[in-house]
Amino acid sequence: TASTRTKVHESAPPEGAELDALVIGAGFAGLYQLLCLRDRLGLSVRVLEAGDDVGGTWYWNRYPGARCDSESYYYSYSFSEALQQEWNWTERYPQHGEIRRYLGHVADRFDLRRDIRFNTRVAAAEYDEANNRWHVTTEGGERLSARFLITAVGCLSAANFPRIPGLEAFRGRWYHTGRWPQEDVDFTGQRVGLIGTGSTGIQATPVIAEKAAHLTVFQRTANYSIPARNGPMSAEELKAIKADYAAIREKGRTSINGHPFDVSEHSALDVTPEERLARYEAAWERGGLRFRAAFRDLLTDKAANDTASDFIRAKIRSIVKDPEIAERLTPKDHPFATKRPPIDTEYFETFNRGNVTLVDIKASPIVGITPDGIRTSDADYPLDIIVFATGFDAMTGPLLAMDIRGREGQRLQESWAAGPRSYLGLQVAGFPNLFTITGPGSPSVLTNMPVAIEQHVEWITECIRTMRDEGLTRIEADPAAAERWVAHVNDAANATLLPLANSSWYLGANVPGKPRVFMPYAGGMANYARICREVAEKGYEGFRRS
Ligand code: N01
Repeated sequence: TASTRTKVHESAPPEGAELDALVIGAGFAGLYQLLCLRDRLGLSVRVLEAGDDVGGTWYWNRYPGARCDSESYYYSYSFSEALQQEWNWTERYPQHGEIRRYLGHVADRFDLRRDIRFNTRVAAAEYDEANNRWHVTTEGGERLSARFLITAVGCLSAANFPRIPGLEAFRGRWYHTGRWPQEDVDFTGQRVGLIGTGSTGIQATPVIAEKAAHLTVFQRTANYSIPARNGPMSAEELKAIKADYAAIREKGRTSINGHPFDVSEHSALDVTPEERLARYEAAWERGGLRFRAAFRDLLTDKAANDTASDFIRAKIRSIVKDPEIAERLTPKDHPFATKRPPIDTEYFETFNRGNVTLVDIKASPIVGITPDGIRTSDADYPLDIIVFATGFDAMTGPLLAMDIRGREGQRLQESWAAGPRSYLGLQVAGFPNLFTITGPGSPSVLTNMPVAIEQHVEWITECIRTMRDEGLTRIEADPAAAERWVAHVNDAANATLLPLANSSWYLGANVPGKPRVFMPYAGGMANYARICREVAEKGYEGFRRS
């Protein structure tokens, strides 16, 4: 069948036969990849984007309370000094609309829009071995082709909709947070049910509770959360940051997870109980993901982690007035930060409000949705609006949503049936000239994403430049190198406490039937970037080039 398909392409060359590269997605990754290949290498490139504007994650995630939990000044591109000097962030953590404005500014400033085709979702991509080109088919039925295919589809962009019977007959409105409508949803006076207490549910809960007549939160797994301590960015802070950008970026790039701050050199077990408490209190007051850096071993030593987990549990019990509700909100089945830790603005405080109810659906599971609301095993909850904050089919979901076929018609869905297998998270054996930005097997979601994205985009750009200089046209991961990398990714995860959270999306555990494989590379961002650099320096060791 592969040869039949090849013949079809030969007899009818698809549109864009002249393209060097196709990029899928116009978020942080796709925009920068376009800029690098077009403006630095002079290639002809087209970006295909499902939405009607740039923004990626931030195009789709417009739910109430959506803001980034990396701080604005470093959740941004570092490649242009002019850009980072001219853009003014207004808050410590940027709101979704502010990030969209920023990416819109980047698209305009670097004249990127003319090479982006919006409202174009890719359905399939097939490697044509005879011509060494990728043929891409969109959902609208258009066909395009290019030598290189680069996915910039994000890690958290395929919405996870639980299959709860009865939704189609629900008389109210319902939304998934990752597919939020462009216009605001008015919760005023409404009875709202929210399912899910990950980062998203924890951000949305306090904001919805302010407006709704009543909010019912359906919690399956209680979660740790650290106060964000958001606030406006002052002119002085902004000035100091801009003056120090070179050092900030360098620190981000050389850190374990792309955040420009130091991790303590102390073990949580080396200090006295009083000092430990004082450090945790200071980190709690300061707020944000930096809490994890209070001690160096929170993610590697269970006893050390217990001290942080206990500290947060005590905080929850002190904030939530009703001891029974506090108990339900207290996480007990996984260590702190082994699931991606949320940060919040008054999340636990919200359960002290009179118009908020917490339902433990582990104790009494949701059995269905009725025309009037949600039914659990022991009660009916009448609702006007249901919000699914149920997360994503992470990392592999956006890639496997497309029918990607490599050599001899080999399907990515089959190659990854038992979990993702890649070399460096950048390429899949059997799929030449396909690059996966922040793909499974790379640090991606364990880092401040723009750092991981810039590193991948720049590596791919240099790889293609080198091939051009050497007169090569094909690059493909060596299967043995990919197998070694998969083993290394497993080892890196097992050297941490991360696999202990057996309901985490890092492991695919949130999607029924998904293979349980720890997907991101936990060996650290700086270490990973060094490995990628060395691979390139050794003539792209582990890749076959021709
Ligand atoms: O998704 P999640 P998210 N029935 O998977 C529950 C990033 N992010 O959208 O834990 C009932 O974390 C599920 O329960 P359980 C960040 O990396 C960043 O919140 O599986 N409940 C869980 O409580 C984050 O980690 C930012 O038992 C069901 C929740 O839904 C990632 O995105 C903001 C269910 C899903 O939590 C994903 O976060 C937001 C079912 N069938 C997100 N299925 C910032 O930058 C799932 N759940 C701030």
